[in-house]
Amino acid sequence: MPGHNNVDNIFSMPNYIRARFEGGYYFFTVVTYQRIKLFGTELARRCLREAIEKTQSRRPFETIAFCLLFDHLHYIWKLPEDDTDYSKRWSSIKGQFSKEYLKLSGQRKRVSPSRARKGEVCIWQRRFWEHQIRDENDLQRHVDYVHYNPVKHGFVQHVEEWPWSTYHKYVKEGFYGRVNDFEQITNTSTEGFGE
Ligand code: NI
Repeated sequence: MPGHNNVDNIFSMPNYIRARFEGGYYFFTVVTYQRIKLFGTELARRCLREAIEKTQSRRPFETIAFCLLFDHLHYIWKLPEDDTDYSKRWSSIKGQFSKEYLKLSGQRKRVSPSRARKGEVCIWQRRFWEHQIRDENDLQRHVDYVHYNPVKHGFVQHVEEWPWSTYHKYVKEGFYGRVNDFEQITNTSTEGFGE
């Protein structure tokens, strides 16, 4: 599928499978401003990838699971014990993305009056859903939620058809072996996940 390798390559192999649960795991849901379907284009996906990489190089975090939808994303991070400031990381990712994307797409900035005062552009919703993962079961539940999300939102019928997710890495590592692995979460509501 187009874009598959590009997006897939940037994320490190999820070592959650081998790792003992030891805290510092966070789940995020981040949505675009007015639910604009930004990530339908390769350009937007590339800008996001670069914004994530730039941010990671300055303030490291480990990608545990990721799924990019057209108007939002779900992301599980493992943060270093001595620096769990995810807000700074998100504002860096959002800021880098907005700057680059507006420049390269040639789009004019959309700025609402309240945002203009703060020097913000209308690309992202200001708030995001954040949840600190409690234990290994909670982590498992969130990882599955992230990977199942394109089916949940009705974009594809089967999880493996969605290219922009770490699901494929998990399959390679033998984490998902059976088609019905997702049966248990088919009816999970979005309550508690933000989107
Ligand atoms: Ni979602």
